[in-house]
Amino acid sequence: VVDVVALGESMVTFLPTRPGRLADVPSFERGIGGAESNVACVLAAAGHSARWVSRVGDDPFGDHLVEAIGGYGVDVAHVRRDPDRPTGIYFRTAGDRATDAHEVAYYRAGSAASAMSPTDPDPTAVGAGRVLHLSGITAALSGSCLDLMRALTARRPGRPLVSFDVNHRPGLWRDLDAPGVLRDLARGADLVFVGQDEAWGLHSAEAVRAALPEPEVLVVKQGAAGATVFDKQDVTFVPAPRVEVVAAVGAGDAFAAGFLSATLRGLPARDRLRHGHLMAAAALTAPGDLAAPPAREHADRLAALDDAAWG
Ligand code: KDG
Repeated sequence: VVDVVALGESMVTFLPTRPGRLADVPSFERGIGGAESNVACVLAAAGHSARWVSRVGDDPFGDHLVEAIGGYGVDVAHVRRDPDRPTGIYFRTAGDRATDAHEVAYYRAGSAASAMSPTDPDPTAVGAGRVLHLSGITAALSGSCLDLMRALTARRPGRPLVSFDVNHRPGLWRDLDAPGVLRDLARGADLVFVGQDEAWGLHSAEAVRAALPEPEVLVVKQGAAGATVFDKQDVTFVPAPRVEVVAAVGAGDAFAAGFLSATLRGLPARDRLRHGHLMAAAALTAPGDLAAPPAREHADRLAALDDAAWG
């Protein structure tokens, strides 16, 4: 049994080599993106067995994604190659450091991953982990992807622990009721990550918990302030370390991976949040969607610092 199966679309990303609007910058550097495979890569770097399940085109960008994500030690054997549809790509600016306002241009409509459905990828490969990690991005990709997400978050005996990161990406949702769909999917998960800024207009972690009582564990991320976990009757807040932000994209994925890693290791709520913050700090201070995460023994040393160091 693998520790974590992460399912979702990954894309080749193009980051401008100098500041400016997407309309103006003349050259881009290639990277890899994809919220769920980012989580898988960070988990693999932290010493867990992780599988990424998806579809990519039978094209050079598909080759690159499979090779690069596999290079992190993630099992990519269940990534289907689609001869008829391309691998998605996207362009984004690093954005304003203070506000994280950045431009994103997706070229993923009709992509290989958008053809995922309740029967493709193979449900056995999807259900083979201790944890199945999903995100709300997949629900926005196509009708068949939304059907897949509904099937995977339907409560049934014997399923893996379902982890769901809301990941509301407004640019993907067109005329669908994103908040309503995302909330319904979150209700079916066992562990939910949600940013306060995407939490249905609610302004406190307690209000989010009141609106979303179903998941056994609910993590509300409160930006630079920190994060709160609701776990059965317990409520735990841990402030985030203050870092010099280079690019915020990917920090939520790294946070989820750190939290999941500590969960798999049976660590208490405070340490699950600390490991989330540490992985996020590594991502915040690097330009790409996916930073080199600290090794497990380093993260353990930092998580064990006394409360004064954690603010
Ligand atoms: O969380 C980071 C992701 O947003 C990024 O890597 C790309 O998956 C992506 C998306 O759909 O925006």
